[in-house]
Amino acid sequence: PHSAADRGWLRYESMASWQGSFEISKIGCMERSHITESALRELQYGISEMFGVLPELLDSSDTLTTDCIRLAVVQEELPPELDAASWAQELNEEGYVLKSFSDNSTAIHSLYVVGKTDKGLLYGAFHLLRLLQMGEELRDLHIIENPKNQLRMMNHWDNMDGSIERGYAGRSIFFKDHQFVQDDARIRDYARLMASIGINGIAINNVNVHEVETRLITPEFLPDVAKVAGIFRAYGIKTFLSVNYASPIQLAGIATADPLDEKVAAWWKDKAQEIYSYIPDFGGFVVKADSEGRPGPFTYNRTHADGSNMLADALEPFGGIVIWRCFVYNCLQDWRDRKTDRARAAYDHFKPLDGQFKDNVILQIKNGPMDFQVREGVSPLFGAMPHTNQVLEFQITQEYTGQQRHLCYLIPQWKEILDFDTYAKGAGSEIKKVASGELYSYKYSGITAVINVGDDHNWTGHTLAQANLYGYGRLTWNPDLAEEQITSEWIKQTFGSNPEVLEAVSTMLQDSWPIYESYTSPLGVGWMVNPDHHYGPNVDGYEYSRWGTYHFADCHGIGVNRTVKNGTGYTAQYFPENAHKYESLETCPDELLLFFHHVPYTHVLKSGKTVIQHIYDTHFEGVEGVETLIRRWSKLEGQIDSERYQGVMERLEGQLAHSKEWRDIINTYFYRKSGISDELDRTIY
Ligand code: GCW
Repeated sequence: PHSAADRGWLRYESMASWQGSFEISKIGCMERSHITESALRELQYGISEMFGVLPELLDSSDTLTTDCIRLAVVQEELPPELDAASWAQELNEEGYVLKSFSDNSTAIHSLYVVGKTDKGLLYGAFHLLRLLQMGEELRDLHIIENPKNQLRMMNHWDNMDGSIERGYAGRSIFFKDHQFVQDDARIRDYARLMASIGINGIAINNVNVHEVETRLITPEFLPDVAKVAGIFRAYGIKTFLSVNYASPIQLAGIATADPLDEKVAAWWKDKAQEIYSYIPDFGGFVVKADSEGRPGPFTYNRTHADGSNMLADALEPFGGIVIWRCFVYNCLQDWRDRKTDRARAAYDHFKPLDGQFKDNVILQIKNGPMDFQVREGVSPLFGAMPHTNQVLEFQITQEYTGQQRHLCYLIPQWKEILDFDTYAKGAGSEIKKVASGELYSYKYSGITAVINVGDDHNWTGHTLAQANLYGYGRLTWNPDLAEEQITSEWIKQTFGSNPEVLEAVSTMLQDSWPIYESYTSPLGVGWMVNPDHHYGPNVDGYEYSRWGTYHFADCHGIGVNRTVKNGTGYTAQYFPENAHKYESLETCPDELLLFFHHVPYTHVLKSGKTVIQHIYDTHFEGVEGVETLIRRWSKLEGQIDSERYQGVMERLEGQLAHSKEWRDIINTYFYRKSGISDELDRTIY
């Protein structure tokens, strides 16, 4: 039974009858587990929806002698021609093979989907369904896939009252009124969507763990957590919880949460045992400590290594891990203080602790040192801790990138970050290799992201924001996938393979991040949003607040001087190649200029324009860009069902109005500050 929600990319739209080179009306599977059951169910469902035949499940004795889709794990007895022994070598625990098999003597035409484990088999089944949905020619298939990242996670910022911190797609699919929701169908569909893109770990509650959520690790809620974990388990997904560092105080009345206090450590050990008695394969804890007012080891003059290791000790006997966030900075700064630099904070706090963490602790590091801006430098912590497991954190939910009311395809941004060369071990030390564990031999590593789904019918508010969700999973499986491939996969599965739709939607997606960037905050400076909800322009909204998010615009110039020469010294946190590039005005790329330097409005960019003229030009162009998005989309009327067509159109129209607001507020602000007119004499209020 499926929920009534939009099917996302698991749409399985009806197609012409099957003419392919193998038999799809029979499926053989001898390996039986909850996970293989999920694979079977999905194949039966998908194939019957697409081709109008409900595949029959074969008896084990028939699987070798009948044309079929044969699901197997690599240890099973397989036809010798398949060379399964070499697959066993090549596949990792979650890898799989798709292989066409024809035996002319017996006239067998089968397709083998072979996983190293049942999880691999499930991923292989989803891969096959993807190819079928995309209408690919499936002759002579021979595909071998291994995920590049070990941890491929999602973080929910869901609260138990049903709200979602930074959520733009409705309410939580897990919680309502401080209880778990009863609608399992929606959670199961969610698990299917996640498994289809290879997600293998999900933290279901907000990293800001409030009063009621603190009790998720008690018998009051553990049976409910176990129920969700059971749904996830059948899709190869481990369940994680965000925990309150001060739980021993709140839940047990212990006077302290000092990590070196024996009572505290003993309490967590018992707690871990209790959690595992409900959920034997529980993933572990996600912890936001000493961050934005959350409790942590600093209160007791202990380090983050002390704090995380104590929790890691408790989880270790059960194979659990501690995912410790590095979003630790002084959020009570004074705008007059030009030395404290929030961008420096994570590195300054964590780099000195390299080597002190237990091997079941992982540091979770946001992609940039500030906070998921439309553009910022990458975090210099990547590659800087050879002896400490690291996981990269992206934000799919569009907190600072239009809140799913604006179109902003984030795959290009994430690819730039993943491909960024840290030079940690010389050229070729890209961030994707840190995350994959290729650069240093981390015990655990991978990628996580703050998810963008809620209980809106279409999961993500903006239908086209589903592309970010899909693309995140695909990139996390394989960071080397080309943007174009991810985009076309998503479009074909979501809207079918009409070439006009493909062309229009891929162009829209491809252009959308640069368009959003151009009418919002310029040249990497970031922020300039309304405080609290972070939607819409407000140039000085954060300028005199305590969060450390300044741009220092005055009548002379703008930007944050993060140089070693006479700024905050942040550039020195990068390895020399990047440190030099950013330190010097000559080599700092335009797009990050104001992130690293404070310059006069008349500073001439590499593009040949002055900073002020760049601001004007991009803000006018950005609005024109949105007009183009609308023009492209409007050509698709009638080629896409009207519900999705209208839904997207309404959002695009809202985006247009809002982009004008951005343009006018930003242009007027800088015109008044600088007193310099637009060379083209366009309207500036
Ligand atoms: O940027 C901030 C967000 C907070 C969030 C925090 C974090 C969950 O505005 O809403 O809190 O980041 O990442 O912890």
